[in-house]
Amino acid sequence: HPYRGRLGTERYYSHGEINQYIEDLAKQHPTRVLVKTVGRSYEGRWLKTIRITNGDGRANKNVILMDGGFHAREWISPAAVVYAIGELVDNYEAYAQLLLDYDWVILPVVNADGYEYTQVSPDTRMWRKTRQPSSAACIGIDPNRNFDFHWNETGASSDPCSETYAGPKSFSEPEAIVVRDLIRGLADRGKMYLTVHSYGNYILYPWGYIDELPDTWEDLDEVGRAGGDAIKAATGTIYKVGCSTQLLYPAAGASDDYAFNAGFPISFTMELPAGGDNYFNPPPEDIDRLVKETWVGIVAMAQKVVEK
Ligand code: ING
Ligand code: ZN
Repeated sequence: HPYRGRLGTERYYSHGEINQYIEDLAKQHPTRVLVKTVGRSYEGRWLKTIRITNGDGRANKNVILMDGGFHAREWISPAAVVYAIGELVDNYEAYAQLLLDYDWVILPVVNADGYEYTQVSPDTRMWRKTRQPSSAACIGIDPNRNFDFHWNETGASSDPCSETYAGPKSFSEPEAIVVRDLIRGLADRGKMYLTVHSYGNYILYPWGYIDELPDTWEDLDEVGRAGGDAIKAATGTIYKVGCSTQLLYPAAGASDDYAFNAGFPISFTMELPAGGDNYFNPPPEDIDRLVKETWVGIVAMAQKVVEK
């Protein structure tokens, strides 16, 4: 088989290639892998989730929900999420404990239109938003400001030309609706939500909409630190772990706040390291190292969640 269970880390892949990859995994491993079409992007691309189980057939397990590719230019994010998929499917015996009482549901590229747009030419490489026209002058909404939880209150813009435009209304973007429906549909079983972005070496937790810590911030901190510590031990890379508002900047309408509020007791935005001359472009020879390092952190966080 061309993939041998892996997509490879020698280059970045298109949204279509990633969809094809997870479809192939489902065909190869029908007892452990289920691919579902969960929606369409504005331009009509199929958004698909992959559910990975240990194949024991037990229903209604706890869930870890992970997504990548919210922001178009953050190419290392889908790469890291695809690597995680490969590990969980191809090397599943190594993660028996993580799959015993937990299923993983993963959406590798949320903003498929934007991601494809950044691959069209060097001129479009730095696109961040979706591709739905938002005014006569400007295209795109920031999908990570589009969620209906304190929508557009802070750290977001009402200017359609801004990079953090919250949209004409909450959930104006079909891509955000897809993530919303995943979160809502899994909230009663969801134990961790992890959305992978770049860049900055952060493991961020709520709240993002207000300069306040949630009551359970110590749980979030403990799990986040497990990730940061594991990465530091593995490669020396330092991640900062803390509340988005305190560590980075306030941003209302982001998916991590939404998931946390909806019932996921652990919810993180992970900001992977910068790379290349524009920060969002780690060269292909760095992909392998970065995605493996990221996976060490994700495993450590999942481990903590599973132990709790
Ligand atoms: N950073 C995130 C953003 O959406 C963030 C950071 C996420 C802040 C969630 C607050 C809450 O702006 C990137 N690089 O996209
Ligand atoms: Zn981002």
